[in-house]
Amino acid sequence: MVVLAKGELEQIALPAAVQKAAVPLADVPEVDLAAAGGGDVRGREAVARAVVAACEGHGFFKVTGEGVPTELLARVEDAAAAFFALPQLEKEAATATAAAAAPGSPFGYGSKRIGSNGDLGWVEYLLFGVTAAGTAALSVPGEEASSLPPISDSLRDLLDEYIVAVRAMACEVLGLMAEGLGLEERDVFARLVLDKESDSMLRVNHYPPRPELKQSAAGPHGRLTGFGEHTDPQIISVLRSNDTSGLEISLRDGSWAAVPPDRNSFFVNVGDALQVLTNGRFRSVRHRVMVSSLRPRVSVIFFGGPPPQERLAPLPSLVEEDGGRRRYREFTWREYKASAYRTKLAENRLCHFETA
Ligand code: GA4
Repeated sequence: MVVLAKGELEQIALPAAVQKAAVPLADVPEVDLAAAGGGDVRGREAVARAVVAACEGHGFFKVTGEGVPTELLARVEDAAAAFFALPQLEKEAATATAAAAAPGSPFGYGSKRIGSNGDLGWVEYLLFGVTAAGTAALSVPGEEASSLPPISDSLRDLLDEYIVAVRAMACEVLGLMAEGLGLEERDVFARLVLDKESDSMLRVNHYPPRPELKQSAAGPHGRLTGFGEHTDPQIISVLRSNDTSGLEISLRDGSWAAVPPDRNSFFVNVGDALQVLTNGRFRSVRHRVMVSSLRPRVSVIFFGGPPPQERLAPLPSLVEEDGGRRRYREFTWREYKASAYRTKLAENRLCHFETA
């Protein structure tokens, strides 16, 4: 069981204590995928333009009309809630495979400790690699497949079903991004996530209700950091949550905006790798989760990543449109990920790859 050392709870609470409560984000851009899929060319072009505008703006938007069965989502949510309600030792034992236990492996069940560089949050989670077939695994592609985390069969089967649906949706959105940017190669982004070696992941986060805290520990608003501010290293992240608030995004002026929860929509984040591929035209959105609610928050996030050996660099046509200025040097995803995993959550990871 993870026991917090003296003072660690205060660390989780502290950042919130110095921050004002975020104002609700009034203009979450919304993209209706149903309007892109009906064979109406003009309608599709309009949706593609809206996707590009959202990626250039907040780097964040809401997706509706995507056709993922609502019933599947409700079942995933219930099964995840049931898993996190298990006794601590059972949760730990459930994902204790050799691959997940290997030094440095981020996979498996975790509680309060995020990554391996000292970040703490009021959260517990399950983190899986995604296999080519779209199943949840506790090792990365290319390494010994330990596809069978002995977590509850029903949760595992549901997550497998969910991954296939959410990955297809992520690729549809990536296709719209390429179309909206006027790129000739329409699958330039989606193929990276569909590749059989793709380094995609699935994360299920459970933010327990905030504990009773002394005002001094939780700050004037009683808010704890659930998941500290960060950008996602991958290409795209697709998040679904129950209707508990907590997600906040950083706006261009550096202020934080609270995203009103919507259990009937997906939320899409641009990741660092997509910022690079678009030569900085799309913005990898800085976000965090704050916990102030007495209700638990459950979220499921698919991270679409490229294959480890994939070389990433700004696309030539976008460099040209930018007056020939190439903002990032070329690197492999393996290189970027290794660098990212050495950082603390809040660090800027892209700056090491910027050109002078
Ligand atoms: C953020 C996005 C994904 O949740 C994640 C996270 C990873 C982890 O939890 O192990 C990282 C974080 C994330 C970015 C920087 C490093 C790695 C924690 C951390 C401090 C699974 C990912 O790929 O990058």
